[in-house]
Amino acid sequence: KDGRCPFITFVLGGPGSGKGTQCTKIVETFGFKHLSAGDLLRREMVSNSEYGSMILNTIKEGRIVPSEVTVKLILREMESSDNHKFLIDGFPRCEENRIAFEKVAGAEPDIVLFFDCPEDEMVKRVLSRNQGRIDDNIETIKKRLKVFEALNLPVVDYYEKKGKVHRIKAVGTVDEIFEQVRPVFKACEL
Ligand code: UP5
Ligand code: MG
Repeated sequence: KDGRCPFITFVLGGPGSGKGTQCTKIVETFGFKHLSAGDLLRREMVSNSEYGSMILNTIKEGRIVPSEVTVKLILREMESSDNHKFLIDGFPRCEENRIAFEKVAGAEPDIVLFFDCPEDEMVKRVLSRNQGRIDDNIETIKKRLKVFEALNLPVVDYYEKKGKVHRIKAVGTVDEIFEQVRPVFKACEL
């Protein structure tokens, strides 16, 4: 811990919109700590956790793991980090997640990055990823897209009204997209 006030960025966008890819570039360029909620849940799933089978079944169905589990994993990582700048990738996925985080962490995000990507492009990317994720099949992807639209977009709207959302057109090459991301962090260099 460096004792400084945390700077929290929520990184949102549909499945395959490029959240993880762009977070890697933000880490390299601006020195953030990257916390992917999906990665934390997948790690918990294979770690003999009491929640293992619940997480597996939830991810396979493209549904949302209960907030108490995800929030605990995220806060544990934040508290054990010596960084104060965080990218929280793929969370909050619904209003219930958002409210639980804000209550338990006692903080709101400083900014929200939203990767806005057409559905057909997201489907194409996820299907060609080939990393053995149990949710990267067309049946689960359709469910993930539905859950994203119904439950995650309201979170984006909520922060939009608070003036916190930076909307990125997430089409083009990884580098082209990063050129839209860069000024967001340049403007608030910490
Ligand atoms: N790629 C990236 N950028 C590209 C570009 N510009 N052009 C061409 N290709 C590009 O990218 C996806 C693929 O596209 C990669 O192969 C990449 O090389 C390529 P990636 O950066 O991985 O996109 P990302 O948005 O991170 O996609 P991901 O599939 O990880 O998003 P999801 O939001 O679906 O997945 P996540 O891991 O966050 O969550 C998975 C599941 O966990 C959820 O469905 C849910 O069941 C559960 N979950 C919770 O319950 N709660 C949480 O809080 C979080 C997750
Ligand atoms: Mg990801």
